[in-house]
Amino acid sequence: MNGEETFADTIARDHRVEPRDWMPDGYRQTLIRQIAQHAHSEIIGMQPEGEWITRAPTLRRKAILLAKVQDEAGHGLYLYSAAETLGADRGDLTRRLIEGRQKYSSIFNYPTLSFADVGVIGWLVDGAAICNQVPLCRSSYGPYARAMIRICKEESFHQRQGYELLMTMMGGTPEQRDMVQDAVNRWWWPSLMMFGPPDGDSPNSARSMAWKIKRHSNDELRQRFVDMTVPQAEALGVTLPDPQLRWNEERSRYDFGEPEWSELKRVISGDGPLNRQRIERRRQADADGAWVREAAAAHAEKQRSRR
Ligand code: FAQ
Repeated sequence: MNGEETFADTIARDHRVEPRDWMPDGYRQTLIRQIAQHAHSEIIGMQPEGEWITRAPTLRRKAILLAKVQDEAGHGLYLYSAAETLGADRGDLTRRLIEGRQKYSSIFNYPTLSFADVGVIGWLVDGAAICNQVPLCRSSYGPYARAMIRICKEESFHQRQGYELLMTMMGGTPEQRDMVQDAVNRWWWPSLMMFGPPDGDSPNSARSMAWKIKRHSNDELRQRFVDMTVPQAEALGVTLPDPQLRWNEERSRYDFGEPEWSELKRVISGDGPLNRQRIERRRQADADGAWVREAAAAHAEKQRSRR
């Protein structure tokens, strides 16, 4: 079999494509695009919750939040490493992010207004991330699928810590319960948008699914998320801000309203509530870290010349 036939056979048999295998250029580019965006999301995603580390109400909450935000840095690093196995350069990917030539998840452009937002990010945003990412553990590209296994384990801890935080707040004062409800009202629709545009408006889905990079469509994953989350909201004692949300006996799934797709388009195109601030902080962090990268490169070079 030639490279092309071997690739088709690997996909058909549900085996993994590995870095040294022949692959179509479109497959490589699609993976670099998705993995880089995913990595950028993890790194930018440290900002909304990171803002609360110094203001966490107890030492325990602070330790949990620090660990979570550090995990996100780790996820970004695994993912950049996976992109490097495809020939991408990490510095180049970061430049593309800062120059607005590569995307990151829309969800991280919304502000975290109270400590309840930390809980809601864990519950809804990490919950949505898990729904989207568990199937990616079976993605056809080996290094991406393997990175996802570890990432999903950590995301489960993130989701649980968020839910536990909210449970605690819901058992507190009326003001604390109001804070939780307010955070849920603000994060619900943006969380549904994390799954991407509706299937009819998703240019990459068909090809990514044929290549088994993606295993399910955007709408299917969004539906799974709603079905999973509604009973959790009931157990928590909060309402979800969607008057059309109701159980559909025939489908054995929940019906729900349509997110505001023009808002998703606006946020993706750079005009969300905090896009400029998020990118500016990333640019500053990159500039501040330049001397470390230069020193590490000089050290590696010295070691190499000694050998
Ligand atoms: N935001 O044709 P499709 C996390 C873009 S979780 C921004 O449907 P595709 C954990 C899309 O890239 C978040 N852009 O695209 C965490 C494409 O643009 P392009 C990260 C979006 O790739 C939790 C265009 O729209 N997770 O970080 C969004 O088939 C808490 C057309 O869309 C992942 O990245 C959006 N919401 O499906 C961290 C998961 N939706 O590239 C910290 C892996 C769509 O053609 C705290 N990625 N776009 O210019 C995926 O599963 C897919 O890439 C989708 C999009 C589902 C996001």
